[in-house]
Amino acid sequence: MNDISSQTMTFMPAVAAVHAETWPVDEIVALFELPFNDLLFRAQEVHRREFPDADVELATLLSIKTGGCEEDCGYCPQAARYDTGLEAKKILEIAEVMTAARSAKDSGATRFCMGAAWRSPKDRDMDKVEEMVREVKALGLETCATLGMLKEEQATRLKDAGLDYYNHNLDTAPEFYTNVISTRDYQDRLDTLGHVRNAGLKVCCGGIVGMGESRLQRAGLIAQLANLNPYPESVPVNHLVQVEGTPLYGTDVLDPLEFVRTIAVARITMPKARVRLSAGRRQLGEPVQAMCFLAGANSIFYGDKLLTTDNPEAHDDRILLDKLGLKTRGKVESGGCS
Ligand code: SAM
Ligand code: DTB
Ligand code: SF4
Repeated sequence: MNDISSQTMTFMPAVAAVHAETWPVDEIVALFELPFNDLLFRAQEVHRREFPDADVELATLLSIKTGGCEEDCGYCPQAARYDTGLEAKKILEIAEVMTAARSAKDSGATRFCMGAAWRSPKDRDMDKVEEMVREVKALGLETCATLGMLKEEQATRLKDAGLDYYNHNLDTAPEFYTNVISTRDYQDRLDTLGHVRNAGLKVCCGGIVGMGESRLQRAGLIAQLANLNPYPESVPVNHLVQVEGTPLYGTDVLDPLEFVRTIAVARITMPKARVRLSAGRRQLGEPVQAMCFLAGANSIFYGDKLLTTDNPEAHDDRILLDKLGLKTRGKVESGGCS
């Protein structure tokens, strides 16, 4: 690995830029090391200033192409090389996607994210995905896709089809990355993010914590994200879901308070981003999720399934949000998104 850790990537801001502030890793470590209550207080101040409504966005995921992936991501149940008992399937038909999208909309989601277990989409897949994007967008939902690495021309095609966001995660700090993935490198991910930005798409980019990385490496991931110029509009923070058969199964489980700290640091360093509680909410339970909302999380994946693993039941999420008195983000006006 080269010295990517010290680089700040600058992309042409093709959409309303979220302002750039450089965050040295040691300042991010200093945030992590604040007394817990001081950290949460600072995160709350930023959150209330930037999101006076303090609403929570509901985003629903659908796996449009499940399993059989050629990559070796050490956390992933969809990698063909790990025996996780998952059955690989063909890409879904448009009608199946639309049924799921309508149901997501009826349940109150405003964003619909389509995920595929690909290293990168083949050109023959693009027509079908574009059709999905067009039709989901026509329902009045914000659209997001995560299909692996993209070439610039593929990003432009997705933008032209009406895609709002592209999700592509950095996953972890550059220094820890090779412990987890060997079939694509960090720079490949940064390149895809550059293509996505240059095509005028909004960026959804985050990572996974609880993979055995150190606090310094968690700070390194946040530094990479916060120093993207502009930083992502959407930041999914996943807590590793340990799936039997994957290399990371059996990793020591991260202290839940450290997960809350990670959310708070993401909120402080990327004030205007939607910080999303992503994979792993079932394992976190209600009290830890409540602390995450206090720390500045303002988006969740909503629906009984993530891509292949279980998410909290939508019904239970509504009860939790109600108990906490949290309102959800309203209907998206056509063409508009924040
Ligand atoms: N195949 C595409 C790619 O990797 O770019 C898109 C789908 S991939 C499943 C999207 C993201 O899901 C990964 O980058 C990773 O951050 C997250 N993810 C996958 N498996 C996970 C797990 N077991 N626990 C937490 N997050 C996970
Ligand atoms: C993201 O950061 N997390 C989501 C979404 N982007 C695509 C995926 C989580 C996957 C968890 C494991 C699974 O369900 O397969
Ligand atoms: Fe494939 Fe994506 Fe899973 Fe990696 S995370 S194995 S690229 S589906």
